[in-house]
Amino acid sequence: MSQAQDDAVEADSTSHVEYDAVVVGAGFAGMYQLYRLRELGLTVKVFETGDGVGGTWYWNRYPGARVDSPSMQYSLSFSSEMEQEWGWSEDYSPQSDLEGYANHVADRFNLRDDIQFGTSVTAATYDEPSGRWIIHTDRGDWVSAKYFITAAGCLSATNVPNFKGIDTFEGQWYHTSRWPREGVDLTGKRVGIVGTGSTGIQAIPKLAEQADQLFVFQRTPNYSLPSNNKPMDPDFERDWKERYSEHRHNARVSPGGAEVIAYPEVSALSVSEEERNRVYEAAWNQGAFTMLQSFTDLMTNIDANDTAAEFVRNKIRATVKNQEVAELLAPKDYPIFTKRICVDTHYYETYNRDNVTLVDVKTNPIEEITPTGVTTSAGSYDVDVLVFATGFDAMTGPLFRMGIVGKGGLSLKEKWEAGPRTYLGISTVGFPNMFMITGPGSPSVLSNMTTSIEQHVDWITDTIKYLKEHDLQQIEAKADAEDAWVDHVNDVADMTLYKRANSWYIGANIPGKPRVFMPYVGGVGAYREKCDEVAAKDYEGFALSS
Ligand code: N01
Repeated sequence: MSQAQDDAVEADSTSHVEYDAVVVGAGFAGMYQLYRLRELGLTVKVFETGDGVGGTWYWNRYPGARVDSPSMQYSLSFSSEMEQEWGWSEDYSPQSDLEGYANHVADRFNLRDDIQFGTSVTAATYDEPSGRWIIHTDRGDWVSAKYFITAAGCLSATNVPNFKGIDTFEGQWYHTSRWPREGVDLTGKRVGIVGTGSTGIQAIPKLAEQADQLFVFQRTPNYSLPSNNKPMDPDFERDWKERYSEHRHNARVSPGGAEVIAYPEVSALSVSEEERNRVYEAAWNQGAFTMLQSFTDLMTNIDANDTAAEFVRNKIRATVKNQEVAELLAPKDYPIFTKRICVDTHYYETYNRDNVTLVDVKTNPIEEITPTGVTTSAGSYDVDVLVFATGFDAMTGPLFRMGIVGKGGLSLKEKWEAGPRTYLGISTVGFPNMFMITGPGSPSVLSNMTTSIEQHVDWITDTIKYLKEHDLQQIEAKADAEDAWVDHVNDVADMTLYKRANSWYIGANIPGKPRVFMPYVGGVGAYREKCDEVAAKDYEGFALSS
């Protein structure tokens, strides 16, 4: 622990440490933000709930957890030396590699000195007289900072549904994103898993290999594409590294923050069924997200979209031997790609195993958790271990948990009662000098996160530099700019099929959460241009004051 950390921990309610900036979270976003602000000569404190760095990749250590963006693209680009020296084991690397990479970043740039681990921010209040943020933590200490920067991730507030009787369960239960570091021995155990999103779909094949019996409680089936993951080919890696800067540029200007090999040029409806299926088959064999790039109108035209959805449904039918099970696994009531598409390794094949049972909890909902297992309206299932792959209170959840209060004593939660309102997804009116890395209203979860994180951190850092150079003390979004941005985020989403699904993008997974489409679908490249334009126009849409 550094001297500054000691001071902060020992501070009582009357004394505190003053920083230029406080950053919440030590995942890739928080670490890179720390690195950049140190370059500016700022004093920075990072608070991190976990005992180590990595954020998503620190917490999500459930069996089967791995990245589903290509490893070569899911990394930080700010150090070309690090880019060259780091190697990935697989095309889509496992959680352990990503956590290892996060630790490498922390060590290589001595970041730990300014990170206080095992500490959650419990309140962050803007103090109007001093123009500073007062930040309290669960360790009883408090600090103040000129800039308050959230880097707490979009998917870090876990969601465990309020199942009746959960406290009576006599076995062990785990949420996937709080999986014990030492693992869980499932040998000979009857295991139940609730949830078949990206997490469940990665975990289920692995749990099935270990458990004696696996019951999968599925409410909504998801479309999943094969990753076709394989060990990293050294020639491919070498070639990629030789042209890393070109690849990075292509990612930055792309719609999704990852390099696209070939952009689609024609509508799915403009070609014959035979040709369409040939294109889908090639994309399926290529693996992961490739299918999204098959045709121009998969996200905007429901008939075009349905050709891709039917192709995937037919793949499920061809893979799963029991056709009743196959039909339960085949999504039919929302367009493909409108919920986060899942990427798997042998997910559908897993249902051909004798020890795996799919339980349809849409038709027969879970009524309660009992001391011995799960009771649905159709029957009871005795299990020793329950796994909740039930997702997150996405995007706004992590921010609300910090207890952020802005000008006039208005909390962020109150301000966003009807849904998040931001300017550019970075800033929100009434919360001066606060920046949200990958906040609602930015491409964030619809993009390769490392690309979007770096873009936000660079923009925030340049903004703080600008304020310093112009002797300005405060930056705050203006109401008309925020209103216009919120309208634009909605308008662009309305041009797509996204709102046709009950997804976490729209808050549908959390009872009572307002249904507002949260991420920006306008594309990473176009969004970057907009942010750069705002900066070039001396921060158009922001009020700057000295
Ligand atoms: O969470 P989810 P996730 N009763 O919200 C079910 C990223 N990610 O952790 O759809 C019964 O998608 C729920 O059912 P339904 C990625 O962005 C990335 O899987 O609400 N079931 C659903 O099946 C992803 O999208 C990677 O009907 C209940 C599941 O739980 C995001 O994280 C890997 C229920 C939750 O699915 C979140 O994924 C993993 C209830 N009461 C995750 N409540 C990679 O990069 C919820 N469910 C590879």
